[in-house]
Amino acid sequence: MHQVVLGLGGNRGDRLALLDKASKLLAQKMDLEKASSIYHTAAWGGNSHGAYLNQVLVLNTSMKAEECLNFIQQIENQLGRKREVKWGDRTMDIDILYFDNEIINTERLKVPHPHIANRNFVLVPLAEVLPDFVHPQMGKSSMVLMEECEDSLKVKPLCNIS
Ligand code: A4P
Ligand code: MG
Repeated sequence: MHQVVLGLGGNRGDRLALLDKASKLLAQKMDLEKASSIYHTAAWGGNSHGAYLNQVLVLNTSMKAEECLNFIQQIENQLGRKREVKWGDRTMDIDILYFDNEIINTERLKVPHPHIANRNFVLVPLAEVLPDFVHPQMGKSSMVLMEECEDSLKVKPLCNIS
């Protein structure tokens, strides 16, 4: 079995219902081990506008990394994802953050996800579910990466939004 860590996010449509749907679809073929809280996050990067909801899931699977990528892309499509502009608005984006301790660098797949260390919307939920997991290239835990991250975008647990 492999441990796969996924980052989910969306800023279009019924964001909460879409995250719930994505978890259910993932759990049809993978074992869901842990789910972070859901976080309300300001849009990161220039091309999207509305605020996002983000969540990190830890799953176990016998699929290989490329098969996981095919599976998550099927789910993104099923949930209405249209690929228009890079970093643009989307109903559902699912990224593979980690796949065991593997380092993968192919045309289609880069693991660990290249932007983990500069994004609070990834690091805050990641540090909640896997605080001690060590990034296989950077040699630092999620907690340390989160503390060192210079991203100033706000990330708040959904239950604390007033
Ligand atoms: N790909 C390579 N490595 C991976 C990986 N580890 N996981 C390839 C998933 N896919 C990977 O992705 C483009 C291609 O990346 C895929 O075909 C796959 O072969 P995409 O999802 O089609 O395009 P994208 O989402 O526009 O690009 P990307 O790089 O995934 O964007 P990001 O980096 O995910 O940024 N702000 C907030 N607050 N919250 C967000 O969730 N998300 C983005 C998207 C921007 N701003 C955000 C958020
Ligand atoms: Mg993506």
